[in-house]
Amino acid sequence: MTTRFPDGFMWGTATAAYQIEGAVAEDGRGTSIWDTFSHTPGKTLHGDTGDIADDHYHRVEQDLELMAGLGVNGYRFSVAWPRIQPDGRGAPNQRGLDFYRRLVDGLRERSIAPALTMYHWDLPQALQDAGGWPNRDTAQRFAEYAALLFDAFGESVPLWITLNEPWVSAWVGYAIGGHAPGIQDTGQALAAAHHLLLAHGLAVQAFRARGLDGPRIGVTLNLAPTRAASPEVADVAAARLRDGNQNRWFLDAVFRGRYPDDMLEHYRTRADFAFVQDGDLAAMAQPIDFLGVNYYMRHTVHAGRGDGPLGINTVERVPAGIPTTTMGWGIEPDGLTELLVRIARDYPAIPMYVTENGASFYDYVDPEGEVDDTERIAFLDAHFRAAHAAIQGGVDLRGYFIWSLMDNFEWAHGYSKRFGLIYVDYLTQTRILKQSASWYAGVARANALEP
Ligand code: IFM
Repeated sequence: MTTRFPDGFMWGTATAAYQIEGAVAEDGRGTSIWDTFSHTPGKTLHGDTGDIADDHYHRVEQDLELMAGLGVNGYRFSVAWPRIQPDGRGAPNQRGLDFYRRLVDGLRERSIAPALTMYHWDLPQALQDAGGWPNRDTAQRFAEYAALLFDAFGESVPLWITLNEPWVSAWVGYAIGGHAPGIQDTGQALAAAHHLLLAHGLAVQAFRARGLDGPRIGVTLNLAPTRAASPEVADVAAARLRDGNQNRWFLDAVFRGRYPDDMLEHYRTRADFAFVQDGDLAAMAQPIDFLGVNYYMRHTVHAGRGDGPLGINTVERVPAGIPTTTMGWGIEPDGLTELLVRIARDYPAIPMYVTENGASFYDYVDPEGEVDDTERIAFLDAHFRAAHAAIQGGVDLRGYFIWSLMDNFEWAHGYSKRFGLIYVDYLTQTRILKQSASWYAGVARANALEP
């Protein structure tokens, strides 16, 4: 039987500014923490940077045409904060706004709904110099930046996303140090997470204050269903801790206006919570219109030894027999059903979008000039079916954005991981549609999967 999705389901692709745009010194763009980090020796594979990336800034028309050819009806992109406010504060840079105006109008002309993420990790360096996310003022700066975007693009963007994956911004940026700004400090990471959530809440308030009619606002979290590797008490406790760290910390704040008690107890011995002020948690829990879910893998958790960052001394291993992507992430489509159903069960009813899902594989151009990525087709097909099962189970899922439209700068992995539906030859900037792109076009057009 054909697997049909609800009418009006949004089929899209996703990207982020620093991963595709390049043109880092053009039209008044300021420096971001990722410019600084990627130019610091040893921080990214091969010293790769986003200086050129996919040169999307100069090729936006071509990329819009490619999207139109895919027949998608949604596109999730992010705005580079330093293009709008080079130093993270003050009047907007008109040339930066103009670029995103061209993009938004170009999407709408092609009947592709823009889904705009306001923060996908490229904090203006000037704000990091003033303390970055651990500094409370950054939340206020973000609210002002968000207001500039609402005023510039308000009604022309139907889906607004405040933050992408605050877990990554806070923990990987400030506790583990593998992402910009590369800090390893538990206290700073907790403060960063708190101020990111506060920034989200303040931006939602600014959005509501404008009384926009039609556009909706939400946040994107990277969530992972989490299991103990065994029934051993230590593994079960480790899994609960990891779930609290990545899932409940953010979901409880956004939907319940509180942090989970067990996690507060755990973190309190590692940081003082002086950064939490009266009213913060209520501000974070502003009602939102949808939740964006980024799903890549399930966590199968073993208790670890010693004390990792934030005291999360857990070890995640892909269970034997589960295939992996070139990121080493286990391919477990049923984890997506489990995750969506769990959110719907444990939190207030809310429309959801899968704002990212996809996989990196060893793609290459064959002698015929084609990229035959059958693994990606199988991956996506299985995950779409898992999403469909969640819908059948009562989850209000409205759309699905593939990570990614095209191969791009995969952060500390540089250009070594290819997630795209479109292959990018970084020497010539040639784009080649992979087999998965044609297959996805068929799915989007039919709003259904063949048996
Ligand atoms: O490339 C990233 C993206 O920026 C955020 N979500 C996960 C993707 C794959 O790692």
